[in-house]
Amino acid sequence: MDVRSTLRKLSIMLKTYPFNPTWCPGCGNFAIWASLKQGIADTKYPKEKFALFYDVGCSGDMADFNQYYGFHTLHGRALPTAVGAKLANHELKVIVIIGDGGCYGEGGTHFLNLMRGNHDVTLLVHDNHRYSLTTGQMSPTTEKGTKTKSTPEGSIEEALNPIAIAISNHATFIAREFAPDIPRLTQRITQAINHTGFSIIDILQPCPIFNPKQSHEWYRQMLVKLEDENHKPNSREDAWKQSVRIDKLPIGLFFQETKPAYHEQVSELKEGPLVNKSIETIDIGNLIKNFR
Ligand SMILES: Cc1ncc(C[n+]2csc(CCOP(=O)(O)OP(=O)(O)O)c2C)c(N)n1
Ligand code: SF4
Repeated sequence: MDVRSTLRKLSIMLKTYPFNPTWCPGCGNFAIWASLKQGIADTKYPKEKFALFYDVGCSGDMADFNQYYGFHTLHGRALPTAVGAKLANHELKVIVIIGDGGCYGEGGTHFLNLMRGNHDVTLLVHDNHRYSLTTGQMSPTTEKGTKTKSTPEGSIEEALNPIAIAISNHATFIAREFAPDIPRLTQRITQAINHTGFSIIDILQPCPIFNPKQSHEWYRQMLVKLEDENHKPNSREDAWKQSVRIDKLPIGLFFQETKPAYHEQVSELKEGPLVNKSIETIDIGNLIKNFR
């Protein structure tokens, strides 16, 4: 048993579980955590209706501090695990907590395919533009030319634009928000959970330790609210124009449309969730014979 599991076991025995957050002072994860809890409460659904899937990262460490049903998955694999749970019990509200590295790097193909399927999962991407848990290597959203531990001469690749990708790849709810604006992020999280189908909020998350340049002050100078730009979230074309801006960083709801979610189109799920079905009469013997 490793140190972490021993500590967890001890804290359960001493009734001090869940742990208090271990994030650094000034980390944007505190604000996302607060917004998530309030955003879930504001949906008015009972707590047990939620299942949270955590990726590996500073973001995913939230698994230790939360009191919802949850699954701390492998790095980059929170997305398919969440989809599996949703298809097994489509009455659950499924949320993924993931970093930009896990979502757009290791989990990149899952990210693309969840959107295509309009899987009814809410992605909260803690986008700090670094692989922070492993001490600040460049991630897919790191600005070109940035010096990090893994790019001492400056990163060579262009930064990936997750909002533009989502707009062009059939996502049905696409938003970007700034972590420290808790009231605004809370409302957006409630709205995303209530959306039927795939929803993503790319959350700009300050990481003062490994990304001091993109500080609170830097963001405050760069951000504009989409609603102040007269943006209406019903046109992919308009959303695209906002997503590729370089003069400013727009936050808000870029695009939303109503479309059937994946689970709503699977005939086997029409009679109710798979988890409610009896498996007594199911015999997979013949299927297994084919693999012998
Ligand atoms: C497949 C795999 N690759 C790499 C790692 C090592 N690893 C663990 S956490 C992490 C960084 C996570 O960065 P990110 O997803 O951006 O989350 P953050 O820590 O910034 O919240 C890495 C590279 C791993 N555990 N598994
Ligand atoms: S390293 Fe960065 S992301 Fe991780 S806890 Fe510290 S401030 Fe937050």
